[in-house]
Amino acid sequence: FSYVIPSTNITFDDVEQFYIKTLVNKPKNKQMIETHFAKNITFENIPYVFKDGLWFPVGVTSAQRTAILVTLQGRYYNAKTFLLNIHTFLRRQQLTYTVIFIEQVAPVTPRFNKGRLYNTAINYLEKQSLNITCLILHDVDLIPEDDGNYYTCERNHPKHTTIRVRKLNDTRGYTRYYEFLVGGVLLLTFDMYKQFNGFSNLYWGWGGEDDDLALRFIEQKMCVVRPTYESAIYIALQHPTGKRNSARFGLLTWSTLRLYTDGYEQIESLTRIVHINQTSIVTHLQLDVDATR
Ligand code: NGS
Repeated sequence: FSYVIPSTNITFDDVEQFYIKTLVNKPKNKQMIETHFAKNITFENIPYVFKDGLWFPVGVTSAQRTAILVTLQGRYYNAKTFLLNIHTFLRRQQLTYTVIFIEQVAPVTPRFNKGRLYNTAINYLEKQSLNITCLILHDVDLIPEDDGNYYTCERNHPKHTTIRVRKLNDTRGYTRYYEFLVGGVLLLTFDMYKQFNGFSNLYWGWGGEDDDLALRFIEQKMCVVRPTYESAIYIALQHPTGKRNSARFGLLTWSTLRLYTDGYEQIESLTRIVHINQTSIVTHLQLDVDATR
């Protein structure tokens, strides 16, 4: 039973081509592109095949089928570096996986609705026949640094893995976030996602939607687990800051009251997928999230 490394394997050039062809909003500020960082990547000699929309390690059966879901708004700068790093990271862990970019193309506004983007993409995934068992909601500007930070879902609890983050080329080291934070990188199953009715659909602009999720967890008596302090470390790529949502604190005050009426179950009437570009590098979903409702 021998394998030849398949020609479907990803190369640096494939990612470069995907980035150039697919991501229309090119970075305006060249300094924002971490090419120096991305160029250090080599696709290691780990045999992988792309089949039926997923990457499979050759000769190994992964315990889970993983979808990495990444919202793109205002973060095109980081997409290439993210792709290069995440494919190698997931392969070193021998996961069976797919990567999904979620982009709001309508309405074109500086404010994006991250909750609606995640709810829509997860609803889309649930209807596919990929048999995904682990969802990873992953910010595009975060690069995991430690291979011991396992990207596997826990059976009963959401797992939050961004405990310590450092900026690239910043000598001051890691920042430790607040205990309540569940944003950045979050791993969970479809069942858990449905238990707290996904994200609120009401947060427009930066901030708060993840804290809203944390309140939903508390309401549902779900506790969050985390990896060890040593392994849960990330590099944060540079990006411009998004427009803050001034309504976020108000929305947070009545978050749990909306749990059953504002979330995943309500998403189908709100958004529409307008375009799907499926490549082996990433599936790119473009969405109309309808700001009128
Ligand atoms: C909090 C935001 C969160 C955000 C977190 C980390 O203040 O949405 O900062 O942000 N909450 C509110 O604004 C209510 S970060 O440093 O990663 O940009 O995730």
